[in-house]
Amino acid sequence: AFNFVRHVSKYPPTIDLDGKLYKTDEWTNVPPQILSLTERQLHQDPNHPIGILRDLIEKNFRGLGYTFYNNFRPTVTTFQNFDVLGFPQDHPGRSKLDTYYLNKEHLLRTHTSAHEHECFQECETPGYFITADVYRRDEIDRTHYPAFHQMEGARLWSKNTKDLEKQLENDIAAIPPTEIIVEDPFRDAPFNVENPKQTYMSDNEVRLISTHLKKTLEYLVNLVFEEAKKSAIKAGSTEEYLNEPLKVRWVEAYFPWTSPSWEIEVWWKGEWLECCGCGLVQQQVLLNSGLPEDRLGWAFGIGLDRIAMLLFGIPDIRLFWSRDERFGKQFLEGQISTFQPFSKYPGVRRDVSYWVNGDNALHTNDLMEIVRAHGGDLIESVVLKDEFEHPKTGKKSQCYSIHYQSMERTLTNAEINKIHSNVEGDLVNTFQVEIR
Ligand code: FA5
Ligand code: MG
Repeated sequence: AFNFVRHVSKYPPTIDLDGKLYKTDEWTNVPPQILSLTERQLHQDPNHPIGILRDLIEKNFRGLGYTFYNNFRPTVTTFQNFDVLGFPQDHPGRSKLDTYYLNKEHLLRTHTSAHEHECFQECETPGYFITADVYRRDEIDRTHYPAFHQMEGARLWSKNTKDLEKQLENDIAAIPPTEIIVEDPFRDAPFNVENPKQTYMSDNEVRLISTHLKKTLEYLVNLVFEEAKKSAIKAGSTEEYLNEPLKVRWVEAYFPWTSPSWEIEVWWKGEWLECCGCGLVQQQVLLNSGLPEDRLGWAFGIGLDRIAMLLFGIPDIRLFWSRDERFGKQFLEGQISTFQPFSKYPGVRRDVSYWVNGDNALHTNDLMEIVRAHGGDLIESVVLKDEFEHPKTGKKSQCYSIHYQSMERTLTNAEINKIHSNVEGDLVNTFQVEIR
């Protein structure tokens, strides 16, 4: 547990991270317990579910022309995370509400795309994969945690290649085939007015590179979800779709640094699961990386945590960060095993209700951060229960339900009371709310 009292406006004068000193300023909003997560590097642990999933994917892509990068530290500049990728100045992703800043110029990367620039610069193979921990201020529930993991992939070709189209066709043919059932309304017409092609590519280049991208991702998703199916069957699930080929669909998407862009979704437990964004890299990003004008290719970014939850039967994303041996010792390098719950300790629900101070906007993510600061991993979820405006005074009231629960022990009333009153106190101090 964490025992510090949080004062939103009071950060130390400097933050010491990875041997560098960052001067704090009015942008600083990263609390100590988030900084401490940057030490964990779960994707580098061969006996952790995230590390095992990374291995599984890398193993299947060895020999196909990729370099694997796994050592990038989580602090990047706004240039790396946003500017170089063409994020407009007013993009919501840049907001302090969504992103953890060390200071105005440095932040905890919000996605692995922050390293595309340097990898395009230095990579000597046609493609690369980057796996890393990423950070976002977000809600709190069983599939959201402020830190999670992404794997980025990219691949480039040169327009100067003799018979580039033939080369692309050969490269497509080299991707191992799958039995996957694909719904793709865009396969033959990969671009349109809303999802345009870049003018420096020919129609045929766009079609072939899109096909290479999609076949690559279908192969990746198939190898992972075939394991997830086996694991669900082993755990006793008898649902019909588990015995059928995997079903995926392509939907159009938008990212500032790719065009055209898509997302791949996987049919799982009766719903479409979003797992990966991708597209053809904007030429400007390649030029920003110092590459010559003849380069063209694709990039994707896939989230690992929710997939690992399915693969290993892990019911709550917080478990990945548990230091409890009963979690850690269940997983071994190279093995997809089903998590054996070590007992679910009872949880406690407490509500917090207050009148919002009209002059002091309180965003949901601010509330989440305050709850997290005092409750740490004892917070299972936070749910907005009620919100209304007083018809006469016009004052706004909010009520959130906080579910406290430990993965490791039974919580005492006394400790919950203490945390809960710290949360209330901090809301009053920082946002001048009136507790009801
Ligand atoms: C991105 O982060 C882009 N960088 C992906 C990309 C890369 C697009 C390269 C184009 C080219 P997005 O925010 O949608 O996109 O996140 C990508 C994936 O990360 C999602 O599909 C999801 O699987 C996962 N993800 C996103 N937010 C969370 C979260 N809070 N918790 C767990 N997984 C998440
Ligand atoms: Mg998304």
